[in-house]
Amino acid sequence: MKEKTPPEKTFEEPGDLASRAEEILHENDMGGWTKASPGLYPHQWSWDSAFIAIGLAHLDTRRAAQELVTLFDHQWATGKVPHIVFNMEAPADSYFPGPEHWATAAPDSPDAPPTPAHTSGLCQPPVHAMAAWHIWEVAGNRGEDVLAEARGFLQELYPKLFAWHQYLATTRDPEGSGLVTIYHPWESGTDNSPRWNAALERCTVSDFPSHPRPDLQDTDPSERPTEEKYDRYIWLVDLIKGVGCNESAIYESHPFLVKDVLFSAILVRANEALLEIAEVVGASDEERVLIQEWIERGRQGLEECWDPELKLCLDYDLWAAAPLPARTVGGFAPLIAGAGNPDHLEALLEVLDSTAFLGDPGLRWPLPPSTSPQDPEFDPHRYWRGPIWPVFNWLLWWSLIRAGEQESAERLRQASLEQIVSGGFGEYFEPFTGELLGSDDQSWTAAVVLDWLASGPQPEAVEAT
Ligand code: 2M8
Repeated sequence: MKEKTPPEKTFEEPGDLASRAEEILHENDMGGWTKASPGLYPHQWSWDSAFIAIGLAHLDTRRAAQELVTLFDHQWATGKVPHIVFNMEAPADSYFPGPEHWATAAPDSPDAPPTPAHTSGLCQPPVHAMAAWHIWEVAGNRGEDVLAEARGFLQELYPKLFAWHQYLATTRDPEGSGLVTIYHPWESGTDNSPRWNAALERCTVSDFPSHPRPDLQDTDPSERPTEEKYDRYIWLVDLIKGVGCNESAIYESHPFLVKDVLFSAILVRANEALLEIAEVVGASDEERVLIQEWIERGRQGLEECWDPELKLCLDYDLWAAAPLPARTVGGFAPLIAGAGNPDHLEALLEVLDSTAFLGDPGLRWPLPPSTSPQDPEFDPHRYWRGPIWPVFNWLLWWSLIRAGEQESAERLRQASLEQIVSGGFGEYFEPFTGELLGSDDQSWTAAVVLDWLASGPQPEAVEAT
């Protein structure tokens, strides 16, 4: 296992941080798309690419647009945007489950993209329309030619985005609840979160054949999911493959069918962005009315997942017909979605500042642990079970601004940047020590730093820990 070293630079000069962020995106650039990290994640991940496009927009709006276009080239006939587009040049043993594991499922499915398919059969939260709209907004300050090019990009992407959101609103929500059903923790993006514990209990995996764990080569096993969790992840993948990724079959018998509130909240915001894009490209009234309905249904669905005791929003297990209690950042979903019940929004802001999250006196920086230290499943080292994720901080910061909470948003931005100045461009961080965990030079961390720096000053230099 590789030793972690503190960052070589302490980013003392304003501009240092931006240059390093730019360098990382450049180093991870594979020509038209960006790998999620240098070693641990050698492929194109769906929601990573959306965040990456948000950062790239500040460097080059054309390249940012290309990031999304490349991803959507692999969209399935159903409208699904795959969670991974595999890099066929990456060594076969660099990631598991890789293209060969999915190959027997995806290309056989009539819904798969044109060959070479090379994608997973899952999806991830739909940040893409937000990214596309952001590119358009940045292009607005770059002169007529750049704006005209960005208009062409929106025209090209809009129908694909619409198909993607329609898939989520229908195939992934046959109940019309406004909430998206996920088939696998990997679809949530917060993979190893205790949010999924109870639903994973149903996945009784015994005598499962052993499988490779290349993720443990360069990363301490205490920072990654346990073997027991990984068996369940692969078992669920194999069940999905077993039915050729057929969604009606999945919906009938798949043991993991969960309404994901964070995914659904992101979809509400993505639909707001899609509505803006629909205006720019002159989409039909029918489509605009539909998008508006999805927004309203999404907000309503989230309201119904409110837990008055935890004062958080909870995911919902369709098989158990019961909420999935956990104190995690997923619970802030109504704040992410915006414009919900004002009492719930006020309660969420209180919980955010309380000792359950930002107010914990032991925190190195006032940033939200992915799982609250007050949750029995909290683990400060393990992936999505406690560490702080810059990309989630970005989402929260963005939502706080839209909720009119400018001061809290600015505190979050400053603390997030200080953490990165001190610890480096980590995938995630230990909440009490600020130690960098997971991958170094993670692309989406570099991307959100660029967006934060475009929104205000770099913090004073702080000493590297
Ligand atoms: C992590 O997920 C992948 C599986 O998709 C993994 O652990 O192998 C998650 O943090 C996910 O949200 C992220 O998109 C991906 C790449 O950064 O890594």
